[in-house]
Amino acid sequence: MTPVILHLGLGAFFRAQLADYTQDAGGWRIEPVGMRSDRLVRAMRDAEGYGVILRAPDGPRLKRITCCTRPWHLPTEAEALVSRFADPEVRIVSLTITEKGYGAALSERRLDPEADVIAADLAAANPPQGAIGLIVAGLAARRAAGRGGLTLMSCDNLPDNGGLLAALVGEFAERRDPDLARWIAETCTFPASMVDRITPATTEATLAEAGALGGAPDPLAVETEPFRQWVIEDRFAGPRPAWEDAGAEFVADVAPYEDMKLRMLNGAHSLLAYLGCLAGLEAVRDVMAHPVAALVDRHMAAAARTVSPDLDTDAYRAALLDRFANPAIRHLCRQIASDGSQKLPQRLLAPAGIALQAGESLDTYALAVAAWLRFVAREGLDVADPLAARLAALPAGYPDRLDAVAAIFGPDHAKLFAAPTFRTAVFDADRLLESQPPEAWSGCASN
Ligand code: CS2
Repeated sequence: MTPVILHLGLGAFFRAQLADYTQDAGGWRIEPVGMRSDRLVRAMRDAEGYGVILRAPDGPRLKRITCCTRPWHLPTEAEALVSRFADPEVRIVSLTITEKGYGAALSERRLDPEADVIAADLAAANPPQGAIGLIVAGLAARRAAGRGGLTLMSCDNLPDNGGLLAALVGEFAERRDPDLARWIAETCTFPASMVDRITPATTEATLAEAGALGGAPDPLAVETEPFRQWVIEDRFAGPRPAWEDAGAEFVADVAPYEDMKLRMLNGAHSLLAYLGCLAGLEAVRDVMAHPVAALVDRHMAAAARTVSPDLDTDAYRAALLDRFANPAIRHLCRQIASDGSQKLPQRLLAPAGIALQAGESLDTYALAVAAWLRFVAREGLDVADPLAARLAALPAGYPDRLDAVAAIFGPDHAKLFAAPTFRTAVFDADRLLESQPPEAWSGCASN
């Protein structure tokens, strides 16, 4: 019996990261679940694997992934999927559903009963439509079948993603059935993990190239960088793949790695994505070839000062600058710019709060917030963000705009938004973006 990982989310990042590690570790199968569209689910049913284009600066290489076998489609197969949780073959349920897929009021680490992925599932027991509702229904089925607990592993870019998932699943289960909530707490584990691989959205060009390299059409192909990293909290309820054989690291505490990645990589990514969008630059590599790249480096240095001194942030920063500059990867600023309301807190606001406390300069953090706000204003209701309507309704002028944003991010970041140094820095950054050409922006920050 080959053990199975049920994986929620069929996106490009999953296909390039967890699936790739699992393929290399061997001995396991993945049954991925399409959470909304059935396009990729149908493609996976018809295909024997797919190709990952590894984009090194000196040319592409195609790697085939064949460990994803039976794909599922949540909207049409929810009941069968709930029963699948009860099968003894299934040992791990993992998730890459993006920040907004959790339907959480993130700063409070609680369910947001108004989020569309939560509201319908809280109202009706069946069939579940969102990840948290599905997990709770699935675990109820597993418990009813008399099986042991599962490992539930979040692979999304959220701080303490394991603890967050445990809190959300626990809260949902508690509302359904307190005995179930107790069983979950006693038998299931929720390891945290730091996941990393720069994976642009698949385009027609990706598919055409994968088809040419592999000799056959490949609707599931993804492109990614050669680098990959995965640091996992060693807390599994049952067996797991030997991911360490594929280079994953198992540690007792993932938090320092998560902080480093979210603040230095993702924080710099968000900064450069908004600056890039405002400056009319298309991709990360274009920003890195423009004078604003100096700000990206400066921001990484600032973010590094908020990270555990036990980690080698100098080497990490140098490697990140190379990865971002990779000329073979066309990673669109617009892709990274999406869902800012879900990304800014952990990437930019949390480290800015630490920098404020330490009396360090807030300039590049403020610049990122100002650039995000200008981007949001420009996009209006079309902004790709689950809070689009609230963002489009923000007052246009400062300081009202900042006060309204502070209300969105809640009590965790209230101190930052109230700090005169931060407020002045955001206002100054906004003026700079308004009045100066992009070539002059890097003259602003002093941290
Ligand atoms: C990016 C991430 O789209 C984004 O917001 O910052 O997807 C980033 O590419 C990955 O986290 C890299 O591991």
